[in-house]
Amino acid sequence: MIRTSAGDAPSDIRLGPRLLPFVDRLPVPRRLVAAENEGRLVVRMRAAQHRFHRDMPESTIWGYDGTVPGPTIEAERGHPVTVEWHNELIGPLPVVVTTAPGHADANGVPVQCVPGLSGGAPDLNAAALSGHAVVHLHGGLTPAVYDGWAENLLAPGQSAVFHYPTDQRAALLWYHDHVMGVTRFDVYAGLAGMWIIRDKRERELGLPEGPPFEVPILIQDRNFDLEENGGLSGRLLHKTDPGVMEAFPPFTVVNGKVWPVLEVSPALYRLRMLNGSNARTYRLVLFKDGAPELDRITQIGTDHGLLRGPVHVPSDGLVLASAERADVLVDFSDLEPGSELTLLNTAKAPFDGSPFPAANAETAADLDGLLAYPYVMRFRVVAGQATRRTIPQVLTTDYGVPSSQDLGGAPRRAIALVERELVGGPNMLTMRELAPVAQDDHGPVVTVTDNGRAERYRVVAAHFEDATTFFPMLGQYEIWQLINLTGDTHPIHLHLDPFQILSRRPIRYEIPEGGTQDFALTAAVVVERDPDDTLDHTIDDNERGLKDTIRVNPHEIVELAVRFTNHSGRYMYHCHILEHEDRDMMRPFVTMPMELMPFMVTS
Ligand SMILES: [Cu+2]
Repeated sequence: MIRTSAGDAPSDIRLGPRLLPFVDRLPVPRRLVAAENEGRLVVRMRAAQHRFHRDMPESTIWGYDGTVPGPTIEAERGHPVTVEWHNELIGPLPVVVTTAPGHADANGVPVQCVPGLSGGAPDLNAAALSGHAVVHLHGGLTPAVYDGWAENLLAPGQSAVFHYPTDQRAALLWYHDHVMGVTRFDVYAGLAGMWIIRDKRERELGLPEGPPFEVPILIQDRNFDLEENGGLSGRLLHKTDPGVMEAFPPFTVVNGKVWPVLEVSPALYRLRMLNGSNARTYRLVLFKDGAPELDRITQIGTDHGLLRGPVHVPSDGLVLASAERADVLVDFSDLEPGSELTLLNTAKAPFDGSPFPAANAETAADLDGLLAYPYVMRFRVVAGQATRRTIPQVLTTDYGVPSSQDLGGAPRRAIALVERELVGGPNMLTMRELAPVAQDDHGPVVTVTDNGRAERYRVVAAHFEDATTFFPMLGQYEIWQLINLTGDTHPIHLHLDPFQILSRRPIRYEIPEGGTQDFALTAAVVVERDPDDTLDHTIDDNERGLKDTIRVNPHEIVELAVRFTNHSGRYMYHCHILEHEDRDMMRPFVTMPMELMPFMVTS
C-alpha cells in the first residue's frame, strides 16, 4: 500500500531487503548543449561509480561521460552536431548476468521479483566482456555510416567521429549502445542518454524549455546482487529464469535513482518521458489521495515530436514500451504546497496489452506478473508562485495521414513475428520476412486471409545474417505489415525515418505442430478476431503521430506507412525488447535512390 508520507518501505519480507521509496531526489542529467560548443561535442564512455539509492552501496556502471544516464545532448534543427565518441570503457562488464535455475524461489516468489542470484551461476561469457561499444542515436535521421551498425564496434581505446545532420523536427531522441548480441548488457550497464532536438515551431508555442519546468525522464528497471549478509551490494544484476527470457527487474529507476521524488512548484511542467528499459512496458498512472488524476496530463508529442493537437492519455494510463517516448504537460498549478502525487505502473510483465483499471493502480503489484512494486516516482509540491499556462490546441500542421494516392503504388512488405522454442536454451524470437508465392508452391507457406482474399507467402529471411530482402527506394511510401504470432507485445523499431500507423487489427492464427522451423514457417492467419481474444486492438490517440517504435500486440496485425527520405545505406529494424533484439529479432534493410534500382543485382 502507498502512504502519503515518504519513508514507508514496502514490507513484504519475501521480496528481500527493503529500499525506501521517494527518498532520493530526481537527478536531472547534465545538459550538453551543442550550440554552446559550436556543434562539436566529445563524449567519453567510461566505467564509474554510481549510487542508485541512498541506502545502497555504490554500483560500478558503464556510462557516457561516466554517468547514468549520460548527459542530455541538446541540438537545434538545421545545426549539425559532431560527436567524438571515445570508448574509454574498462572491463569486465559491471553487470552480473545469470539465469536462475527455477522460475520461483522457495517462498513461491518469482525469482525476477527479488534481488540476488537466486541460485544462478554468473555467466562467464558475459563476465569476459571487455567493453566493445557502438553508439546509435535512436530516432535520428542519420547517414548509415554514423547510425551505429551493430557490428561496427569500437574496442576500448578506440574512438569515432559521428556527424549528425540534425535535419529533422524537434523531438526527444536517445542515444544508446547497440552492440550485436549484447545490447541488453551494455544498455543495462548504463550506456544510455537522452538527446533533445529543438526547432522554431516548438518555440512559437511557448512550451517550457530547459530547467526547471522541462524535465527529461528516463525510466528503466534494475536489479542488484546481494552481499553475503543478505544486504543489497549495489552490483548490477541481469537475471532471467527458465520460464522468462527477458529480464524484468523489481526496482524502477528514473534518471538513475530508484523511486525518486521531484519537488515541483504549482505550475505546468513539461516531462520528456522515455522508457529505456530492456524489456518492461509501463502503463503510467498519476495518483493523488487514493485516486488517479490522469486529467492533469496532456500529451503533446510522441517519438518524433509534436502531435497535431494535444490529447488525453488513455483512461487506463500512459503506455510506454521500450524506446517509446511521450512529451507530456502536467498541471500542478492548483495544488497546495505539501501535495504529493505518485506515478505508478500497472503493467504486468511480459506485457501482452491486457488492461488494468487506473483506479486500482495502488494495488497493481503482482508477483506473478513480475511487477514487484508499482512505484515509479513521486512529485511533491512546494511553495512557489502559482503559474498557469494555456495549452495551444493546434500544435503542428507539418504532417498528415498519407493519402490513398500516396499509398496507391506503395510496395507492401510482410513480416511475421515468431517465437521458436529451443531445447536446452532460451527461445529465439525472429522476424520472418515474407514474400508472395505462386498458388502451386507446395513448400511451407504462411496464408494471410483478409476480407476473404488469401495471400500466400513463404519465408525469405529469418535470421539477422540472412540475405537482405528489403530494398526501399528513397522518396517512395511503403506499407509494412507486422503480424504477431507470439503471446507478447513487441515494440518494433525502424531505424532512420519515422512512420505512421495505418491500422491495428485482430487476427486469429494456427501454426501446426512443427510449423515453426529454423527458417521455414507454416501458418494460417485470418484477419478476424479470435474468440478468446479480449484486447480491443485500437490505435490510441497518442499513437497517431510520427513514430519510430510501435507496439504490436498478440493476435494483431499492424500496418504502417513509412517513407525513407534522404539517406541511402544499410540500416536495421528490430524489436526493442533488448533480449529479443539480441536473440535474433532484428533484420537489415537497405535504402537506395531510385536511379540505382535497375543496377541492383538481387536474386
Ligand atoms: Cu520482441
